[in-house]
Amino acid sequence: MPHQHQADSTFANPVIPGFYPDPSICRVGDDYYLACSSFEYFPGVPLFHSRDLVHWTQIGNALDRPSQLCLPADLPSSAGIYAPTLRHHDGRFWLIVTDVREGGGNLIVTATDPAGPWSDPVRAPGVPGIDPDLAWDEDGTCWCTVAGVSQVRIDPSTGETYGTPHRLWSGTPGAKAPEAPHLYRIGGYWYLLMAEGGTERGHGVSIARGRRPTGPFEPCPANPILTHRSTDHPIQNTGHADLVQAPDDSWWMVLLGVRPRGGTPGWHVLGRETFLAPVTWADGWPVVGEVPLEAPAPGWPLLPGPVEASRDDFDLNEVRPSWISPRDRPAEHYSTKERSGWLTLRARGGSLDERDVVFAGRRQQHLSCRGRTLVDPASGRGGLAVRLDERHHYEIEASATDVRVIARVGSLRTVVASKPLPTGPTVVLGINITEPPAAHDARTGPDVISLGIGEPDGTFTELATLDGRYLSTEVAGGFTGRVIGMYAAEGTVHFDWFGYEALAP
Ligand code: 6LW
Repeated sequence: MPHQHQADSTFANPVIPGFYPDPSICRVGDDYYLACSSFEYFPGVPLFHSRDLVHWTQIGNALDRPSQLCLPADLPSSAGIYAPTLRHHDGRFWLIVTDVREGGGNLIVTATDPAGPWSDPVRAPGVPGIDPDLAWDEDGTCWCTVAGVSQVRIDPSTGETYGTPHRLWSGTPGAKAPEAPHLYRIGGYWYLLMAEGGTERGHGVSIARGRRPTGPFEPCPANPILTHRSTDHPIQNTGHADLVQAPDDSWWMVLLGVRPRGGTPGWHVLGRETFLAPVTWADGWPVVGEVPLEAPAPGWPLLPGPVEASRDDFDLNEVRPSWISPRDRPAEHYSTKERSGWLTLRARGGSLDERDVVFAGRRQQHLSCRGRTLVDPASGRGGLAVRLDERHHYEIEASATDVRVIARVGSLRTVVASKPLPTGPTVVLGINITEPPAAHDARTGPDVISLGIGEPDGTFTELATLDGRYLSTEVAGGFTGRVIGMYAAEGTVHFDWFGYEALAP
């Protein structure tokens, strides 16, 4: 177990599993804070705290009320909130992020406590691109650097920009998508870190340095300083990184990566996750160490069975910060007060095929896991789903009369199985996700997803087992990962509890 401040080589990656991409990190004293992208989900920009860079706890979301984030019902999946930068300057936390949609643009929020409240946003229409970074010069001048890579002077308290944006270093010639820039003053240099090669298998991290924050920048001769492209490393698409120095002066990088599984070409289903790697310095350049495997940490039980369990009984008025919903979460449709101790979902559109579906879920964070919920469908129709987006989801749905398994893959939608509602007004719906045993068939999928009914004696009656590849980013496209949760497709549906258990690999 790493001791405080210093992650040693035995830590388990990803340090934040599940769809938590584009990590940005800062340290204040002994505390580290980290922010991620959230795309079409509300609340936006999950925020985490850690004291050792390895164990992270979600402390809130930077955009957690409609006055800060009001995503329209027709927002496409994988649009919305992209790539924040989190910094601490002058006694405050500053977070700048892009809202990718028509009329969106960059916005800045501040807080004295990163757990919130965060301010209402200030818009920065003069910022010339996505993936904005904020860096302050010695004299207090603030520079905003964006994908491309270009830069403009900004007053982050008003969002006003000054002068014409100027081009900085654009990465390795021929590499696509120079993006995710972060600018740091380290020693006598300004370092410009960025991602290039695209966020798919070609992703990587490169760096340049100069004497001034505005350049000129000289590229590191060892670029890319991190990439897993064309390797057989189990963590792929490594890129979009940020640097942090620990109190003991050691340096660390947080980055996104994916864990493709199955045969060729490999499918990743949890989205882009947050990983940690050690950094050393040589000749004034950072050298990124091995991104350790997700090898079980000491103490991780290797026997099958739950390794991490969480259960929500909906007994509090507030839901945990890790619960997310597509686009918005209005109180008329999501309530823990209507029926005490239950989550009540009131349908507004229709099924999970609709962009305004009423759905509350949490990220699938483990390759093998299971979800359960106890539902009362007497006055509606709804259930438990694994969702990648509106066009890619599997669900088990209960009504007053029956239980059905539905699969939506691209433009195909099928009722895979159905049976009469078992006796009783309530039913436990379940989803089991497991990695298939190692096979020599190159076409084996990443995992299998079983949907069924939890019986009163604790056993599970499977209604259908489906190939997980169709709920992967390689099939669906986009930037997000799977979310498991409850939804209402018709009327009012009550959920007494929701449980999630990670299973040992
Ligand atoms: C983000 C870009 C990227 O804006 O993916 O991996 C985009 N990098 O930097 C969406 O997260």
